[in-house]
Amino acid sequence: MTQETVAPTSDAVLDREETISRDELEALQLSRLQHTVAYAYDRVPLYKRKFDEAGIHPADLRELSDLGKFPFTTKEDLRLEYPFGMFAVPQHEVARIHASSGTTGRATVVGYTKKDLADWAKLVARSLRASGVRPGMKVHNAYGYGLFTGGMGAHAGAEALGCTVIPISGGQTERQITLIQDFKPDAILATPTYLLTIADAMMKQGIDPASTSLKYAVLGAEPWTEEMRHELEVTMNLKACDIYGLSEVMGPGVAGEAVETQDGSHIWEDHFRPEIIDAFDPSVVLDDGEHGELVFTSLTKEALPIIRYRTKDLTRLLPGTARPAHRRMGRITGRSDDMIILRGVNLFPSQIEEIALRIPELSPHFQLELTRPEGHRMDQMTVKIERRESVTIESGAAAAKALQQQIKIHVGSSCAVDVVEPGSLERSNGKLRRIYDLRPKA
Ligand code: DLL
Repeated sequence: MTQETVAPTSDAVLDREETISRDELEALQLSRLQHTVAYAYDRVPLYKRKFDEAGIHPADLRELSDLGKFPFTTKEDLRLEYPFGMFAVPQHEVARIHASSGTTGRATVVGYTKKDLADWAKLVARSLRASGVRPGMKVHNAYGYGLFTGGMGAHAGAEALGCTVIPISGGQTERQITLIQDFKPDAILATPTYLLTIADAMMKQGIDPASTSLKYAVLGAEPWTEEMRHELEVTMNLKACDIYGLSEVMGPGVAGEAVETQDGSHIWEDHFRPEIIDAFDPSVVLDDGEHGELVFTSLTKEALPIIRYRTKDLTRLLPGTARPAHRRMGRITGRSDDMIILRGVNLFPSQIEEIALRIPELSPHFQLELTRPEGHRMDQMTVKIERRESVTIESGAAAAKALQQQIKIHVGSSCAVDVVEPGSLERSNGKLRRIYDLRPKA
C-alpha cells in the first residue's frame, strides 16, 4: 500500500487514514473485512472447517455487524495448528516468524509476509509519532529482541519513522543507564515495570532519573495504571504514553496513545476491527462503553489473517479523540486469566497498583502471594510491597494498615499486607510477574 500523507495537524505529518471520517473508515473496513474472511476461508483449512461447522459463509458478510455471526479464534486454535497450520501463504512467502514463549503448553507461532512487515512498521511508526516521537530523534529500545514481537516490532517502527534506533533490548540495566547517559536518547521504549527498574537503579547509583535527556516513553506489553504513569512521569521528568498489541494480531502498534490527550490508545481501525464481547457469554457483542473482552479481526494481514481473535484482555471501546475516526480502548484492567477470585470477589493486580500508589509511603514494587493455609477452606492473599527509601519501618507499618483498609473498601475483600525492605523484591526485566500462586495444586 502506498503511504499517502496529508498536511500536518500539529508539527507531525499524519497518514491519510489517521484523518479520514468515520464513514470513510467504516467503508474501508467493510471492503477489507469481506476480502479477509474470504481469503482466510480459501487459504486456511481451520477457518474453512470452523465457518462450515457454524453454517456461515464469507458471502454472508454484507455489513460490519455480520462479523458477529462468525466463529471466534483462540490461542488454543493456534496451538493445535502448531507450528505453521494457520499460515495463509506458502512458507517461502513468509519473511519472518515470531512466537510467544508459551508458559503453559506449546508456543504460539506467528508469521509475516514482506507486506505484513511493512504495514507493521508503519503502524508502530504511527503509534510512536502519536506519542510524541519525531523523525531524527534518538530512540532507546529496551523491549526484548528475539522471538518476542516487542523488540524487533518497535525497532522497525522507529526506523520507519526516521529515528536513530539504539537496539539495546531488555536486561543489563547498568549498561542501559550508561548508554542513556552517553548517547542522550530523546525517547525510550520499554515495559512500564522495566522503566521503573531503570529509574530505581539510577537512584541507587546516585543519578537523578529526572536529569536524563529522555523526554518521551512509549510503554506497553503489560497492564499499567494512571498512577504508574504519574509515578514514572514525575520520577523521570518525561511524557509517558501507552502502546498496545499482541503477537497473534501483529505485535506492538495495534493501538497507540496520543501525547496531547493521554486518554487511552487509539486502535488503528484501518487495519483491525475491534469488538467487545461478554467474557462469560461470548455470543453477546457489547456496545461501545461497556466493559468486556477485546476481540480483533485483522483487515490487511497476509501471512496470518486472524478472525475474531479472543484476546482475554478486559477493557472497553471509547470514541476517538485525537484521531476522531479511530476508537480508543480504555486501560486494560487485566486479562481474564490473571483474575484472582478472593472470597468470591474478582480482583486484578492493576487494582492493587492503583490503590497502593495513592499511599505516599509505599513504592510501586509489589507482588501478590496466594496461599491456602492448612486447615483453611479459603484462599488468602498477601500483598508484599516495598516501602519507599525515605520511609521508616514504623511509618511503613502504618501504611500497611492503610493499604489493607483501602483494599477492603475499594475491592471488597480482606487480605494481608507485608511491607518489606526497599530493594528486596525481584525487579522487572520486561513483563513483570505480579502473582505468585502458592496454593496446593488441585
Ligand atoms: O506484548 C506486544 C507488545 C510489545 C505490545 C511491546 C506493546 C509493546 P504479547 O507478548 O503477545 O505481545 O502479549 C500480548 O500483553 O494480550 C495484553 O495482555 C498485554 N499487553 C500488551 N500491551 C499492553 C498494554 C506484546 N499497553 C499481551 N496494556 C496482550 C496492557 C498490554 N496490557
